[in-house]
Amino acid sequence: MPRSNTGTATWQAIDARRHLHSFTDPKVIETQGSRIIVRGEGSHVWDSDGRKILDGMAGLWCVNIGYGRRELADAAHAQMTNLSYYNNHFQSATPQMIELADVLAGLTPDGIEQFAFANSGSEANDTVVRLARRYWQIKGQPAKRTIISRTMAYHGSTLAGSSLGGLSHMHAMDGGVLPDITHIEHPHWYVYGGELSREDFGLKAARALEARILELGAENVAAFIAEPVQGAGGVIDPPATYWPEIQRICQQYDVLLIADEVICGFGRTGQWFGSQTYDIAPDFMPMAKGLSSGYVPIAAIGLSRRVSETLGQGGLIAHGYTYSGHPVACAVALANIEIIKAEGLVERVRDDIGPYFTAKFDKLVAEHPLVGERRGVGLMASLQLVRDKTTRELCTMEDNAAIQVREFCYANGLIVRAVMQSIVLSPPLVITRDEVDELINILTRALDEAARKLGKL
Ligand code: PXG
Repeated sequence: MPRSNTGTATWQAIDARRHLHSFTDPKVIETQGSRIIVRGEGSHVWDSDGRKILDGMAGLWCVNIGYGRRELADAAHAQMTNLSYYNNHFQSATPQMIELADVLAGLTPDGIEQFAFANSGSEANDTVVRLARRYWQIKGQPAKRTIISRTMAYHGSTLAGSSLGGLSHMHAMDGGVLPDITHIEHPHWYVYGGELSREDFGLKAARALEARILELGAENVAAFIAEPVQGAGGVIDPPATYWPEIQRICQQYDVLLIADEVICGFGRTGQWFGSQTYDIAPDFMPMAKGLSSGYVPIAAIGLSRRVSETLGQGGLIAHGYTYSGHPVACAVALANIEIIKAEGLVERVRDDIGPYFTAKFDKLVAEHPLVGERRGVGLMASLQLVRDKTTRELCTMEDNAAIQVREFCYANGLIVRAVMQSIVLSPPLVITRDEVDELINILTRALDEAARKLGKL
C-alpha cells in the first residue's frame, strides 16, 4: 500500500482486512472500525481525524514520561549509529546493558543484585518461571515446581504469562492453564471482605497462600507471584496487613517471592517500585513498561542475592532471547531513567500530583451516587461503580455502566479503561494539574450521564 494512501476510512478498511488486533473482537473492527492514533505529545495523543485526546492510561500503563521526548529519540539515534545490535549470549555484553543493570541495582530495593533482560513483561515472567524452577533444581529440590498466583492477576499473554494470570477469559481462549500453576483469591476487600475490617480481610486473603502451600506440600512449591498492586485486574491495592503476612508465609515455607513490577515500577506508585511502597523483599522483580516509558520494547528481571548466587553455581543458563539487553533499548531505558530522576517524577507522584489526583477521586466517592470505592496508589487508580453505596452492591454487566462511561469519555476526548464494573486510570507521570482537572471534568460528566441512565440522578 502506498504510504501516501492515508485517511481514516482507508486505514480502517485495510486494518480490518489485514490486521488481527490484540484483545479485540475482530467483529468490532469489522463493524465499527479501529481507532487510529497518529501522534503523541506529553499526556495527549491525536487520532487520524486530528482529534486531541487526553491519554488517561499512558498508552497501556507505560508512557510514564509522556509522549514525544526528544532525549529518547536522540539516545536511540546515537546508539543505532554506533552499534545497532549486539547480544548477551555466549559470553558477550555491550556497555549499555552493563550500565543499565548497574543503574537498576541502585534503584531497586536492597538485596536485588543482578538483572536478566527480555523484551516484554510476558517474556520476563516466562524467564522467571524457568529461573525459579532452575533455582530449586540446583538446590537439589527439583519437585519444587508449582507457582502460586492469584485470581484477577495479569502476568502476560504468552503461554506461561496467561497461565500465571488469573483471568478466566484468557484461560478459556486456548483451553486452560499450564500444569504446576495454581491460583488463590485476590485481596479485594470491597467485594469479598463481607463483615471483616479491611485489615482482617488482608490477613485472611494472605493466609489463603499458607493454606494452598500446606495443601500442595511446601516441598512442591517453587514460588508465589503477585503484582504489588493488581493492575489490569482493576487496580486492586491490598490492605496494609496483606504484604507483611505474605512475606512471612514465603519465608516460613521457603517459597520464592516474585513481585511483578511491570506496571508498578518506575514511579507509578510514588516510589521507584511497588516493592518499596509495600516494603516487599522479592526474590524476582520482573519489570517492563515504565523502564523505557514504552518508547521501545524492553524488560528486565531483578534477582535477589540468593537467586543470583545459586544460579551462579548451577552451570549453563540455557535461556535467553535474541534481543535480551538490546543496546538500543538499553540506551533508551537509560535516557528514560535520567529524565525520571532529573525531573523528580517519582517524588512528584508521591508528594504532588498523586495526592492531587487522589483527592479528586475521593471527592467523587463522597459525592457521586454511582461511585462506591476508590482504589489505587500514586498514579494508578480505579473507581468502583455501584448500585448501592451502603450495601456495597456493585453495578452488574447488564447495567453496562463502566462501558458507557468509557465510551462517553472517548467521545469527549479522554481515554480510560473499563474493567468489570470499574473505571481504571493510569495517566503519564508528567500529567499537569490542569490536565487532571480536564480529566476529572470529562469523567464526572460521563458518570453523570451513566447515573442518569440508571435513574440514579
Ligand atoms: N505483568 C503485568 C503486571 C502486566 O500488567 C505484563 C506482565 C505483560 O507485559 P507485556 O509487555 O508482555 O504486555 C503486564 C501487561 C490491560 C493490559 O488490559 C495490561 C497489560 C498488557 C495489556 C493490556 O490493562 N499489562
